[in-house]
Amino acid sequence: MKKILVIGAGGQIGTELVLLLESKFGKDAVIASDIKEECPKALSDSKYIPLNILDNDKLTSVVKEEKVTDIYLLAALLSATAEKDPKFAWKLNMEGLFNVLELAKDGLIKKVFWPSSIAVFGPTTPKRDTPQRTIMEPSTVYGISKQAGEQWCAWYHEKHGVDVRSIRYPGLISYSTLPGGGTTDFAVDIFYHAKHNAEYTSFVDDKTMLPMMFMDDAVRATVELMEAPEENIKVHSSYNLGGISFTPEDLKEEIQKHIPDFKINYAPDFRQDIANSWPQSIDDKNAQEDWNWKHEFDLPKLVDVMLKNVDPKLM
Ligand code: AKB
Repeated sequence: MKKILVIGAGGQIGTELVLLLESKFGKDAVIASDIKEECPKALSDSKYIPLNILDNDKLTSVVKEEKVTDIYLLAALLSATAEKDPKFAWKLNMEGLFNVLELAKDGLIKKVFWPSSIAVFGPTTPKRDTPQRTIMEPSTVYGISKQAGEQWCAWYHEKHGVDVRSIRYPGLISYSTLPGGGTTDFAVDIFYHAKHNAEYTSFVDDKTMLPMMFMDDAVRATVELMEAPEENIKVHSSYNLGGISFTPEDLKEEIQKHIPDFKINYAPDFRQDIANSWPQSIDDKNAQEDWNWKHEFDLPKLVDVMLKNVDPKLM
């Protein structure tokens, strides 16, 4: 019987992923876990176990007691936070992954999902339609940890037959849970400010183009990849995933169609350098060919759904 453990379930991806997995496989098949003792509000109807991914003994006992088959490991420090605490970022992002890959290697679980990011690319990577395989010289702590993690995933697959699957997420946009500590967070924050007082100060400049995706597409991609037949999976490091690409100016113009007096100011900070090192758009041909990936949300649809649903009280 399938039993899924989502680690880091209280975060931006985790909350929506747990709900999608429950609707697909039933509530009894999914356990949400995160470092906090109390269950996140959005998951109050879900089975919840507090768990620190660095506590390997507790992780192992939860996996054994609950007869877990699949783990989605989402606990990580994102790009902006990782630059401020490089050692802890490395520890959390790498040790957590090792703990889970070892469980799979020892046959305690069957399948692992681990998120990578466009941060694996760096300033020397081709910026437009960045291919699956290309120059990868990341310049951020987060990117270095994601790139190393990808190679570990490929190594555990190659040497130990571990079924680990991964996606290089672009910036993710959602309204249920606020993102925390990422460079692409401006593309979420902007909606809360647009609804609150029709004004936003962006920490990246007007011309910063980055690959982005609406959360519904991202969680659907995650489950589609995990449920694809094993023989279809040809990339064992991590799949490129494209969605849409836009600048803060593009976003402003689309928001102004709903809120005509919306204003944006620019005050770039250290996150500008991080954004400048990342691709502007992603070629996801491999994901399309191997497991039929196709995104659904374009910019107008994304802006419409976000403005209808964001609650400025969450800010
Ligand atoms: C971040 O900005 O750090 C993340 C990412 C692109 O992985 N959203």
